[in-house]
Amino acid sequence: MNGGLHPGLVEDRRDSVAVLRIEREEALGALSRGMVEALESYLGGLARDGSVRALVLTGTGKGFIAGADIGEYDGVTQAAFDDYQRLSRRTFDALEALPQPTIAAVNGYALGGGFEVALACDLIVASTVARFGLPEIKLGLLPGGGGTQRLPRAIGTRAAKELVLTGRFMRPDEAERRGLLVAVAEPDELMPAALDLAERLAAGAPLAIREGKRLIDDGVQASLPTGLALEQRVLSNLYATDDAREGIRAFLEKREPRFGGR
Ligand code: CO8
Repeated sequence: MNGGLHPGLVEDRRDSVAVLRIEREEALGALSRGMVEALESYLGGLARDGSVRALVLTGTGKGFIAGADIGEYDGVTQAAFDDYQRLSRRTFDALEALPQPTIAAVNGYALGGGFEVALACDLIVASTVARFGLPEIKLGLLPGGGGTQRLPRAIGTRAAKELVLTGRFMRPDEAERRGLLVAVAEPDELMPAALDLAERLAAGAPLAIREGKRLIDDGVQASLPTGLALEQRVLSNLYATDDAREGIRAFLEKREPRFGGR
């Protein structure tokens, strides 16, 4: 698959790394309902595609994703609004649950649903000009794509409340200090940094990476004893895989491992 998936969504494959770019510069990457539907269906296909081992999500120009398209909220029925929220919940959950590791390369405004997309990714790298925020409160609303739930789990309840209740934008140095980012890069260094990270992840053991992200996501929702038991079970299952045999053998033979994802 290569090229335009839907107006505003463009995919580019670089070996085993997929780069999905939001291209709606005139609206700072705001997501129309059609774009969210296309994203949901794209993620469904990617989850079944063993040839893709990492996903980078990025935007264009000044916008990563400036949230949901606010124009589409105006005057819709309650049922249509609720249906839209369910769609965004499903889509962001699917992004979080993707077997492959995901990186948000935040080039500009990551607001509302855009910040929520980044929060549903495993890792975030940001440009020095990026801005993060959940400004829904300024519309008399609240985040509906996981912002009030994923943000406090990531940065703590009080810091999240301040951001959600004021709608203030956060600069990348603050986001980094709060532990949200793996790196901050100059604008023209953002994609090289994100691709370098993606390539390193793509070269890793796919089963261990898939299980590792799931283990951490499931473990933080569970009690410590439950999480620790889960960890032992997952590790035991991984030990039985060809990848683990290959990894151990490659180390002993002093060569690079070749992981087949089995
Ligand atoms: N929706 C629709 N259009 C938008 C959006 C948006 N979210 N954000 C920006 N645009 C448009 C502007 O209307 C403008 O269009 P035009 O040129 O036709 O007037 C164009 O993008 C450029 O924007 P500005 O002229 O405003 O650019 P500035 O540099 O002056 O300001 C800001 C940039 C500060 C980012 C400003 O555009 C802004 O505040 N945007 C709104 C951000 C926002 O409130 N986002 C949250 C939306 S609600 C949401 O995301 C709910 C999530 C629930 C989950 C749903 C998942 C799909």
